[in-house]
Amino acid sequence: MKSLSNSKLDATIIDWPVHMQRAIDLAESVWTATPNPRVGCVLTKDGEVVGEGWHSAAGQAHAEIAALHHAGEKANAATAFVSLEPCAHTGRTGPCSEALIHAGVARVVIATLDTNPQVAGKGVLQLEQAGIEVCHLADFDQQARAVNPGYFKRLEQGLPYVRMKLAMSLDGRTALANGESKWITSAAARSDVQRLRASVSAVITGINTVLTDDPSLNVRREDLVENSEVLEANSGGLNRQPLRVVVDSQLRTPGTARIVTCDGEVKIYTKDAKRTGKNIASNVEIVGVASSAGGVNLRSVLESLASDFACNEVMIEAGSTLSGAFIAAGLVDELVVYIAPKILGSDARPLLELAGLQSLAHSIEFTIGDVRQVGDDIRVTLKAKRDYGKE
Ligand code: AOF
Ligand code: ZN
Repeated sequence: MKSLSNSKLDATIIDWPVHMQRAIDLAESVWTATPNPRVGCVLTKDGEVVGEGWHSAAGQAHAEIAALHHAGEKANAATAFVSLEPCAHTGRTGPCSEALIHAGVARVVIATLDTNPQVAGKGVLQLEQAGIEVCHLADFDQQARAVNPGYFKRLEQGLPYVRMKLAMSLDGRTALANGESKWITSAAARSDVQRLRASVSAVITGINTVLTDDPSLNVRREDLVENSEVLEANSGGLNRQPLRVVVDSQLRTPGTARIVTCDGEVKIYTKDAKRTGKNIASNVEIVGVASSAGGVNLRSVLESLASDFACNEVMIEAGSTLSGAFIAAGLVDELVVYIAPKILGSDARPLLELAGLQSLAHSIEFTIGDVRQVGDDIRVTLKAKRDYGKE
């Protein structure tokens, strides 16, 4: 496989980055592929786009198959731009490498290799063995991996990508001293959270939040922005509910809790491994993991979500104690913080229970990825600094 950088492309293939960017954009528009990666594919012939496709949900056509279908006969002698190495195995669907070969494509350009051991290089090999030229556009590698942070992290580190949603006042408070918290942020911010929920494999919360707020933590279709492109990209799975996960060391989740009674699977993580099994309701499974400091070991929860339930990206929507504990344990990759332009004062409750920091040198640092206004609020997306969690 030839690896090319954008600055080295000759005049005949100068438009390749445009097509690869489109393939990546298509992949990015997908929320619901879990546990599969988000993948986009563009087919071109004589400089013109003849087909586009994306993988919208597990069990449905892979991106290449959708693009081949779209292109029909025009796929013959076309160039395929794929955001991920085509698969070479039969899983829920057949191998894309074979479909590309049968369709007679002349060339396949990929942005990154697939680390799934069933694929990992085999897709490229099969295509090459069939006489198809395969090129890697190296400058897109990082961007293509960033579209699937959880998919790659799960396969490479045995952990999901952990996003934490936080909502606070301008002065970093989440509720009045009496617990009143509905609502700090605006409706627009809350429907933005719906979008995040729709795109993750699991939403994690703690028993205290279940007992005090009784949230459903589900995706409510009517709350999602009815954007036709989003609906089309995710047609295979917008009715999907993320797995709801409760960290509940003493199994106090009531069978009447909304998280249990609304649609979708629930996993309750407890510190007693012997309690593993079905409980409370048919959609609820108890999972016992190691304990630490008297509670559930949070790293074990994440390891189990990755290995037992193939979770790629997870979102923590919890109270200040569990959120603080995840941060203190060095397990968080990304924060999405909604900041409401109001002041609740110093009697109000803090964002995180995270005591014991004695010096600024020990502060937990993030880098800002994105800042934007959502409704009346500000949304800041931050990435954990690389050395976080490695001490
Ligand atoms: C591709 N194109 O659009 C996707 C790929 O069980 P299956 O058939 O859905 O296969 C899932 C695996 O296929 C997944 O783990 C990953 O290795 C690959 N995903 N490959 O060529 C796609 N979604
Ligand atoms: Zn495939």
